[in-house]
Amino acid sequence: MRIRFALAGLVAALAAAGAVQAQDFKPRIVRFGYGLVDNSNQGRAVRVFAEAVEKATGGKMKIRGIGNASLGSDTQMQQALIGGAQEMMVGSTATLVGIVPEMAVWDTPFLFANVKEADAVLDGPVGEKVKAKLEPKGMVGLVYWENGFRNLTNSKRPVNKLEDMNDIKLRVMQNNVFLDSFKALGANAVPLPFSELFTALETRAVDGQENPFNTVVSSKFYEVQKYLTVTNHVYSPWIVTVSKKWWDTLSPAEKKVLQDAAVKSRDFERKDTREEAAKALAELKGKGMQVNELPASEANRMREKLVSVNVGIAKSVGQETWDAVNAAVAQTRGK
Ligand code: TK8
Repeated sequence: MRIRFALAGLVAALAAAGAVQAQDFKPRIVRFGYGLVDNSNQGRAVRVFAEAVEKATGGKMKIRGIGNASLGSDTQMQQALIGGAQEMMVGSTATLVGIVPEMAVWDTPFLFANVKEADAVLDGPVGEKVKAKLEPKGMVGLVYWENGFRNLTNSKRPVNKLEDMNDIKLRVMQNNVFLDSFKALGANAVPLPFSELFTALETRAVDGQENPFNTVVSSKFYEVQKYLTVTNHVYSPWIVTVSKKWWDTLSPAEKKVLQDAAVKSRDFERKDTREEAAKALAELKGKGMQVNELPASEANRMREKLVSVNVGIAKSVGQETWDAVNAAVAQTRGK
């Protein structure tokens, strides 16, 4: 018994010593792709991650942040990660649903009432469990970042009541929950990758879209969208993922550096996103957007329609995941 403890201690000590030894870090160049522009909450947090990794590896591991979907849309990058052609990315959990159906649980309308609930559930056991489903599919999930609460913009008319959604051609993420949700509201929902969204709005191929305030600012949607309706209909996470093929070539020390940097970037990103979101509405009004809050009665009507998609979500993510996530939310509310 005593020998076993002594050995365990020795192994731990060696591992700790190993973590700081330069020979554990090979010279590597890591392509870290993302969809938004460089000057966005995504871009800023990728740079925080890059700095932390470079510092921890004495400059051996270099992170090349590549934004603007220059490496492809979310779904294209996911395939590149699975194939081992790209090392890292950050994107919506919503675009992963084709690979990991359980990810759709995060798209449940009105799942979280505030960011405190989102943090607790995503970083808690059930968030980890859903994240772990990526591994057998060829990706390793490191952390969830905040995309944020989504709001509606369009170029057709102010949305003051449910019926105003009728015949608005609305771009949604490539995911059935979003498609069903907005069809339920009466919109003409069109799935499209984010990378094609600005042009689609500009050319009026679609009338509207829904994203957090931050993205409406950073992607300059205010240039091509007149009306913004505060709906907060769903909280979207982003997730930082690594190619499993590449991950398996890393030393334990390298993996630890990436994990630690990911946590650091997450904490920075959430803070940065929340600060930016708090200022964004004023900025968007300043840019000429016409902003309205839905009257409570209309918000409730929309809410009822949206909640009707929950049955379908529970079915596609599996009852176990559905129940676990809802129990975790309830638990944060009980505290
Ligand atoms: C960026 C997307 C974006 C998402 C969307 O690549 O597609 O609307 O909200 O943040 O992941």
